[in-house]
Amino acid sequence: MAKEKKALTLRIIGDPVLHQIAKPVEKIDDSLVDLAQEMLNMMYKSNGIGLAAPQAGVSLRMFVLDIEPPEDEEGHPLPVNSPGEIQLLPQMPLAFINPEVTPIGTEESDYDEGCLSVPKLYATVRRPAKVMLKATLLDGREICIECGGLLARAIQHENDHLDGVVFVQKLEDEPLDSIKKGLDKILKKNGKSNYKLKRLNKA
Ligand code: QAP
Ligand code: CO
Repeated sequence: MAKEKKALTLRIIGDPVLHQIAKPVEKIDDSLVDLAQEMLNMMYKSNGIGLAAPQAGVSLRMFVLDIEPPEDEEGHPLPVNSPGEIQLLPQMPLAFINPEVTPIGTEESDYDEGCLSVPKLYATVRRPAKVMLKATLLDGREICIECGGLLARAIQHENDHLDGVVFVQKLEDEPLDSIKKGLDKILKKNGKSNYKLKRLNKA
């Protein structure tokens, strides 16, 4: 008989799987292709643009993205600057396996981030503006490409999940204060009031 698969559920901050380092994917097989599809289904159901495997309760180094190429109000394409945006946005949705992400240069940018694992809370995170992304795609293709814009933002957010990091851990004092009550509410609702936020930008 075919192996029964457990239904995946969206994990919320405070769930241990979101706070541990995920394991490398060893091989791309049918079950990994299935997992990527289930992650996309989960992401679309919640109107997300990115989801990492630990958010679905699976401690593996893979994330999916579906970012639309940017358009103006009349639906005309807006220019994108980076090779990654030019090459990858038209191919979305995509799954990225065993990604390696390295900042390029010193330019940083601020962006109001959200996360399906931190429902309805948004706060400004400062991150490098450009990154080099090295990863394997589901069809086995290897990519190594410079990414900017929203793509660079999403890649860094999702890659952090693979290292057990949720964006609220990267906030400066003021943005953290602005969501603190909401965060306590989420933790309480999910029986995780004992979860202690480990801040990463603090000495
Ligand atoms: C990560 O985030 C990201 O709270 C993906 O109520 C963040 O898809 C990529 C969402 C910032 C780029 C920039 C969150 C939907 C979606 C919520 C998401 C919510 C409904 C978050
Ligand atoms: Co997230």
